[in-house]
Amino acid sequence: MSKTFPSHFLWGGALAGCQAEGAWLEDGKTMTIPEVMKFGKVDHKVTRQMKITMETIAEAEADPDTVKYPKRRGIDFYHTYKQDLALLAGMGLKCFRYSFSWARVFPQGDQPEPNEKALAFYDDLIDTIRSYGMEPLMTISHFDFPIYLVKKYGGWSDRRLIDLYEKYCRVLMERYKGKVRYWVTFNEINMSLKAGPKTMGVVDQGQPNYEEMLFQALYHQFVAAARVTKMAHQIDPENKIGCMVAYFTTYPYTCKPEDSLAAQFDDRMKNLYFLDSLNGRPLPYYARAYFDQKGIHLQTSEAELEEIRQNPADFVGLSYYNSMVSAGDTSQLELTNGNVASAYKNPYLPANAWGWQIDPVGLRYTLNHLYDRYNKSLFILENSSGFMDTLEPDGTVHDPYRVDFLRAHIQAMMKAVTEDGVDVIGYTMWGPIDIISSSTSEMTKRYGFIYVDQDDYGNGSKKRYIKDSYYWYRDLIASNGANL
Ligand code: BGP
Repeated sequence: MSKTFPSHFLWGGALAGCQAEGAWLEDGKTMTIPEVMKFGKVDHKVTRQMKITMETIAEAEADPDTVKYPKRRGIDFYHTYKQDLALLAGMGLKCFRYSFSWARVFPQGDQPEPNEKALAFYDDLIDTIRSYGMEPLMTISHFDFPIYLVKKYGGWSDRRLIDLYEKYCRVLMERYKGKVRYWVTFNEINMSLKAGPKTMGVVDQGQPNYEEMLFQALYHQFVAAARVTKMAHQIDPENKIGCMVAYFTTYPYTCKPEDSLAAQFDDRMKNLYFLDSLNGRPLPYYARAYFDQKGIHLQTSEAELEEIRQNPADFVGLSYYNSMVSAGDTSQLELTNGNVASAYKNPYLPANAWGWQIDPVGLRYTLNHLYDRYNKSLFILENSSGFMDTLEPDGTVHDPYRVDFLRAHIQAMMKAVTEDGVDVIGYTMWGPIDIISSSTSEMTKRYGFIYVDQDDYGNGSKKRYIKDSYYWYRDLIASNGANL
């Protein structure tokens, strides 16, 4: 089947406010989980995402430092967004994915009225995005859970968060009606099992039933997503609400049947449970079996389950960075890193400097797998790989490795569309301008087409420099993918 690539394809770039904006307490905003995350190097090795506890939160609240808490300063996008968007628009982006901050809009999370200064910032940000002909795609919650809601409610483990989130969404969807048509409810909702504080504000304080708390909090998010999807369509029938997972594509390590069984289990409980729940199929049988085995009892109601069935997402969003392997017996397998989750190494694949294995074929496999299961539009909301770039004395940055990575993955995506017949509506490459890494809070791990002269400790001119890959992506978009 050879289909032409869709002419209206949404080529773009994606950022997260909590990794770019800085201005962590400006204009009324209150503290969020990412601003508790310290940057740390031990023996020149970056320490992975630290464990967030009520103690580390209390320590961070007492410490105004913005050097060792890099997400408090980001790349100062809160003040540089006009210049940065002008540079990004120079590539001819059709779509720009960004995120709202709950702690800006409702600093206490549950106060009666929203913070008008926050809405004024987003008014101008969204108007600026649109002024360059870019479609804004806005993530409502992107790893920046408000500390206030952690302390007062225990995050999403409290059912009252459903109403608070619905109120937050109603303010945004009514304010930006007609300006924002693409929404994502929760960034990488399946990260919640790995990073409960970051995504749901559910902090492990040694509770015996912590896993059950995470699944209960997730269930509240599924209910909230269904309600907000229904509300979005009522506010503006043009709204398209996407769900999103970080796709942990996994292969059986060998053709041993036990390895295939393990890969099936991992795919279901790391990926499909979340997407099934957000696409009209709550509590699928395989999840109920898992809960029975683990003694997990969720507080649900038939009315809520019916709301979930009746309000599936309009499109399936995914981030794709790397793939992994599963095996019945993993005792002999070598571990490597992957997006937040550690992964077992695939001997057939190279990796970047952080151990994230590079697998463009896996993207084509994943797109087919998802289209086959959900039979609705897919949107690649993040794809890229971190690299160590060098700013040359003449202000250039030569990054052929970035072009190689993106070219291979875009080729795979285009084959899924034109040869396999998968319906993909957009591709927003992750991090089109260098920002703070989510998992390690470092700057050294760069993604951008635009280099930001700032090191891990915030030192540098903060000037922006165009990398070679910027011109490649510009020409790719101008040719709608022909100039790969
Ligand atoms: C995803 C997040 C993004 C981004 C990406 C890259 O999990 O949605 O916010 O950070 O990971 O990961 P990192 O920044 O850790 O390299």
